[in-house]
Amino acid sequence: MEQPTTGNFTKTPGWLDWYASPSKPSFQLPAGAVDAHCHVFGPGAEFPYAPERKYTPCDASKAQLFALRDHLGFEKNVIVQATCHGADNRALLDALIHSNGKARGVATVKRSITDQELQAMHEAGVRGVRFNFVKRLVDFTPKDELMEIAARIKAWGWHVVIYFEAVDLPELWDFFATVHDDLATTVVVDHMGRPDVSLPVDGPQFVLFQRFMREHQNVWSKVSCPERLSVTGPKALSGEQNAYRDVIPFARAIVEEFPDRVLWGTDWPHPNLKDHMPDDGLLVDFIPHIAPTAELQHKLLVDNPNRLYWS
Ligand code: 0GY
Repeated sequence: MEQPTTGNFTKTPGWLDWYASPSKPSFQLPAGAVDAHCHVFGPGAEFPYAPERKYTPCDASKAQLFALRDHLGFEKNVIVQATCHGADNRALLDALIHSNGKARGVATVKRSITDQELQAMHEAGVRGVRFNFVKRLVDFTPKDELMEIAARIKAWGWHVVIYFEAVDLPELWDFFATVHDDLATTVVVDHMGRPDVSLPVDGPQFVLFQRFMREHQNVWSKVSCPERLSVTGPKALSGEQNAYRDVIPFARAIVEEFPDRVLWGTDWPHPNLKDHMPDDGLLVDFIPHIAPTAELQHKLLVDNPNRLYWS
């Protein structure tokens, strides 16, 4: 694969480049597998980063993403708008349009978006909008504007993707429940609502997230980002001990209880990682630890993403 570049922007200090030579996974992905959470960044020279961004990434182009898809053995991608591009979805739309139907998208939009623009996004392959509540990534998430957007996008059959940290779920619960219940909208949670995996899997924090999924039948979860959530980290210490082993019980509990409402993605090019950059091939090898049977793997990687994004 091509080496990462920084384009004509200056990367955030400490930012790690994505892994340029990922290994071939040992785990053979089922035919039709979808990488349901990944990003394109720029290239900044063509698609400038948003002035309000909290970080400047290293460029990660559509061609580089599609090369990774083929290398790992995925058939398709779901490309998610990241905060470094704000509500300027041009890089995302360009990637969707050039994907030969092999990518769908999740955009970030403002209240000022017109119906014509939404229609054009739909035709390009957008199927959802993302609302980001992670405080280090956005200054302000206006709930009234989000409700208005969530109501409008239903006309296109889109869903809502939310990104938040576990400590914030109690205060956000009512708002998310309103979007889900009152608007009857499917809600997809990024990275299991970012649990603190040093806490017990059956402790109050993660139990609250499980209750949220149990009580809201159209809430889905991405069981992604072990590299972001893990405290034990990437090193396989010995014998039975796996890389990111502390994340396994959390992700596996969600996959086993909600097998029809889970998605998996690489999160390439892994924004905001400063400790280590994962080898995407090894991330794919993590999948059988959280979805241990062929049936669970097929739902997670093929049936669920295709139902949500391609039907
Ligand atoms: C992710 C994670 C992160 C960043 C973003 O939109 C973003 O900037 O999503 C993060 O920093 O945790 O989902 O890719």
